[in-house]
Amino acid sequence: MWGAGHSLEPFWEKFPIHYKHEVFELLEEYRIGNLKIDKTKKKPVEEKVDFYREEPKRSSRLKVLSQKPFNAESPKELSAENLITPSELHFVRNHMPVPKIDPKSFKLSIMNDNNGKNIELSLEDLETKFESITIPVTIQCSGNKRKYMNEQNPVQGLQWDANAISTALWTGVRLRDVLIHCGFDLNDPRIRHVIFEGLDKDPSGSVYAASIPIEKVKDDNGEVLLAYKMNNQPIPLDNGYPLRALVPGIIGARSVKWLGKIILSEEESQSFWQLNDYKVLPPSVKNLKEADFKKLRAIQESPITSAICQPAEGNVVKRENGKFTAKGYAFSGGGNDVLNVLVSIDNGKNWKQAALHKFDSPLYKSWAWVLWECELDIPQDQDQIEVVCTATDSNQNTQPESISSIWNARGLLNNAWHKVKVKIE
Ligand code: MTE
Ligand code: MO
Repeated sequence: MWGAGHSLEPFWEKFPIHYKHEVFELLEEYRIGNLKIDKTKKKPVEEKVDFYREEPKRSSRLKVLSQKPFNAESPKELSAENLITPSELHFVRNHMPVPKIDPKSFKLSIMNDNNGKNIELSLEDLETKFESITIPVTIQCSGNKRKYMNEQNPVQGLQWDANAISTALWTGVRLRDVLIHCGFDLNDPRIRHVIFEGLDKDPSGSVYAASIPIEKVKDDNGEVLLAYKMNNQPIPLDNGYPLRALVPGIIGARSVKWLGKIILSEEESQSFWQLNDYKVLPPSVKNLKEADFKKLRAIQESPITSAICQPAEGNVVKRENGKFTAKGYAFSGGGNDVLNVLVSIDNGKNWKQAALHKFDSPLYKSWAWVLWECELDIPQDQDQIEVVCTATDSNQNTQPESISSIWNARGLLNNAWHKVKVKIE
């Protein structure tokens, strides 16, 4: 990277405030190529500090999209088989290095921005003073299946396939209980948003942050948790150890990991991720430079979606078997249940209903995906078929057939029919 014919690194050393995610995204647009390092010439200057030098160990089965920051999908075959994703195979979406947090000295601070009221709680306070619950919750990145949107028309962001989604048994205490117990007045009309700040920082010191409306926290069915266990173990380092916000039914971006601070505020979080990132632009905005993020609402609940995990793209099914089984998941945000998954091998002319496998959950509290399975006849006169799936949720919402009406320049919330091409031999 060069500034006016020179390297940009010295600028960053002087002005670390600009060494951040938003700036890289901005600069990405101006990239005209990568410099080739000529090994016969003098050695390139080594990177001074590796901000990522203390990252946790990770399973080699994760499908890695980027190392620094670490971003990886769950193995595809697995999502078709396990209602609960094993912890080490949960997908990971990090924006910055994983922070090191000492659980003994750790304190969560909670503040009311309107009157300055501020309290601190230790992990022990959280684990002993409140009723804890354990519930299955699916976390899905709003960029899940971005790759397919990009194929239609280039979009910006990590090229996720269909497995930036995982489900775990999460244990924690209800944020509402904690706030009430600590004397915060949730009916104060000036409290409109709950801001979560992580302890992960970029080199300039700014932290990951996001917010949700207070209504979600007050809702009897909301179940916003301060979570300290995942699959009955301490949360893995990558997924937010020792404490994370867990906001069921809402895009992953709001479930802030390594939670350090909660702010009750009249304003939503002023973070880049809240104001200028996780928002759905209209299809007419082809370029982020034209985007007027101020006019758009930050995404909260995610729409009904589904995916085929088995067979995978390019897999072979044997003609002589006559039949094959397709498997996958379906998920809807907002606590909606999945009612129905349909599968087709003639692009939706004929549909077969899939069998569903799901958690037993109360109405309005379906926070987890369902897995589906469907046996299909192999057409004897084709060398290839395309398997298509679509789902309906308990609000009777269904998925759009094509990407075109939901295409957006950040490639978010792609819930169009998922399609996988399979060879017949
Ligand atoms: N919280 C912090 N502190 N830092 C982050 O980078 N990424 C968010 C969210 N919470 C993020 C965060 C995003 S975009 C997603 S999709 C989820 O975490 C992913 O959660 P996971 O890594 O446990 O799967
Ligand atoms: Mo995300």
